[in-house]
Amino acid sequence: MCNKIVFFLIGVVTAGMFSSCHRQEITGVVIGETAGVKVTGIGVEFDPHFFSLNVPRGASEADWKTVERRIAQMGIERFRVMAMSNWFEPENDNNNPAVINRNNLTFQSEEMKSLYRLLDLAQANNVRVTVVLWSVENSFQPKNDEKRVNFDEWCESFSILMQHLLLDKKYTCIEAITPLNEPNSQISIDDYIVLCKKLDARFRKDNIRQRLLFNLSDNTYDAEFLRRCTEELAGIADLFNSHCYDFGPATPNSDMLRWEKRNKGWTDVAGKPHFVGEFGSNQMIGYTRQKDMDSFERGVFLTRTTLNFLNGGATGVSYWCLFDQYYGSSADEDMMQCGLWRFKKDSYVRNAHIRDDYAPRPQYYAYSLLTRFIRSGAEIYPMDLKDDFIAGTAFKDVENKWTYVIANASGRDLPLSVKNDADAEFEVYRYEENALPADDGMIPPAGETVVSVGKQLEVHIAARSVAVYRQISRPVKPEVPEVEMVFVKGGNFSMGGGAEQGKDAYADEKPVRPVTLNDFYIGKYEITQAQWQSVTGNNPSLFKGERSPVERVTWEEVQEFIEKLNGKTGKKYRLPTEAEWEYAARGGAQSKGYRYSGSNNIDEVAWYGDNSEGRTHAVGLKKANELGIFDMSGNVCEWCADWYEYYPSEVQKNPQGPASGYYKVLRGGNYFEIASQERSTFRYGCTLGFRWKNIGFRLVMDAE
Ligand SMILES: [Ca+2]
Ligand SMILES: [Ca+2]
Ligand SMILES: [Ca+2]
Repeated sequence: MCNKIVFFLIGVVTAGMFSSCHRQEITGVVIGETAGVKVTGIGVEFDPHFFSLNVPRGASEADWKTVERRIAQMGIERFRVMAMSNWFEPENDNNNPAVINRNNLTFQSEEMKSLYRLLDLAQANNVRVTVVLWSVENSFQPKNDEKRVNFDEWCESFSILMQHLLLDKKYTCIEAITPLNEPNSQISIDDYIVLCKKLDARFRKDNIRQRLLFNLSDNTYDAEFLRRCTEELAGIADLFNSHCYDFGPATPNSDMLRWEKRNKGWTDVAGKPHFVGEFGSNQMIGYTRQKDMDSFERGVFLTRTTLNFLNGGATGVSYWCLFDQYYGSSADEDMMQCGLWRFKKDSYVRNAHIRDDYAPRPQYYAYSLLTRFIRSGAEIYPMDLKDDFIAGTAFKDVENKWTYVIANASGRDLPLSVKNDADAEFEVYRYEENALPADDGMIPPAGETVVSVGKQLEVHIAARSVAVYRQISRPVKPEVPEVEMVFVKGGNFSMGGGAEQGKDAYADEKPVRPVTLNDFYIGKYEITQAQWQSVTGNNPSLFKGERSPVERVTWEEVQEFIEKLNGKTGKKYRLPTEAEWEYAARGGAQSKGYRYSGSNNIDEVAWYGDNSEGRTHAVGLKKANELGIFDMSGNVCEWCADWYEYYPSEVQKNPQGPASGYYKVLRGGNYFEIASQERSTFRYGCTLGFRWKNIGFRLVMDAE
């Protein structure tokens, strides 16, 4: 509480004044050791039906440009791409896996042409592709209607496709293959193991095995399928993947983590990584829709799910699916509707409210934050945020820069202090409801730049939102703010409310008595918000402006600021004594005896109640005083070093104030007070922990 300020300013002391004293409880997290897992990419499933099934339904070449643009700006690193044997082998060539009848092959079907366009796009954008040969149905059945699929013939077919894409078409973007989508729904585990072994042998024989990773299991729901694969295909698999539609917005982090850690435990035994090959939510309507698809929360959910998978040991994820499109040639209902964006608006016959073709869903913006900022090669550092609905992960990229991604699905705001290995500058991206881009552009930086100080970054994630903090500078030696100082030649002066102050001087400004001071330096300006921020990494001020004085700082926080500043600069800044402050305000040895600091006309030198329009202003805009010092009267009142007490009457040399007390001195008046309180000798005090929008400070230093 303040003395006197209450007495004089009773009309403007409001509840807000006290609420600013409260602090939300801040969760702390230390970025510890990495689990040793590196990201291999955040991807999407992108199936090649655009030209074969969607163009006939109204999509156009121009629409494809939209796809290209979005892929590029999202920075997607991985595609999972399906293919079918009957696209290039409409009928089984023959029943002999040692003989390929090329007359029965075609590589110019609409489906293959659609596949090439997709691979061209991947090639142009450095996207790495996993090709999934979808099924064991269709043409792989021998013509004589044997019940059992001829696996050798099937392997021949897959090899024909991959040889064509790798050797004829020369696609270098293709990195991996997956035999069968969700094989646990197609064949038995025993057959799958046989099939994978045959495929490995066939690709070796055809000399393409070394060009491709074997991405195996691809199981959905069936964990036992994965476990058996890790036991029996450890020698063949390069990695394992699983699909996950087990979780929804109500699922706690712990369930998601447990799921991935179990999978990772098995693949670890096989010595191979685990990847989440497809995922979405458990809000299923059939298999082509999920009922939370259009909600804002889904973006938070997808992010939280991804972070839990990565924290649990997965090297990456692939979202199903990039955009809504048709997977068949029958009715409207066959359109797959789990996309990051929609198809043509007219396709949604029961959704007349959809006004735009290819309209992005909220999840498009959220997932783009992951594809843009979680990049392959980054090391994964899980954060434990001690809340089952807030997930966070720190990523250290290949340039050793950090990105923090935090998904807050809880109903509470999260102030968070992240302790890490170095100080740096971060930019912030926020996925927040009602603040998404109006078009299909990416979420821009939030316009906040935060700096870690003492290796600690103060971050904030609103309830039900996602935030990304991305390091933009190398950790460098902390910036040293320049504090412009004015030399003040010491001397004698009469301290206190003398004749020039008229009858306005209060009892605590008396008695006037002789004081002698040594030489010193004093800040030309009040400490600005830019200076405060560069030292502390935060800005508590109400009236924001880099050149405006910092306010809402307590006397104690000012001491911490000075300690840090002195640590950075090696100098010995301190708060002025009350005597130094008044001597400098009066103009020191060059004093002209003004009532305010630098003038008898307050409007020339001070921002105060009648001219400030109710706020602080950038420092240095008014006229300087006799010593070239600005804003000593008005703008913010300024903390001094001394305890507040009535003056003693004796002559003093370099007085330091009373040895103890209850209030610290504040000087100079401020932007909303009346003129008489802007005088050079006016004084009052507040307790050490008091903060308000009118209180700042300036610094002094001894002259050697
Ligand atoms: Ca064949
Ligand atoms: Ca054959
Ligand atoms: Ca001031």
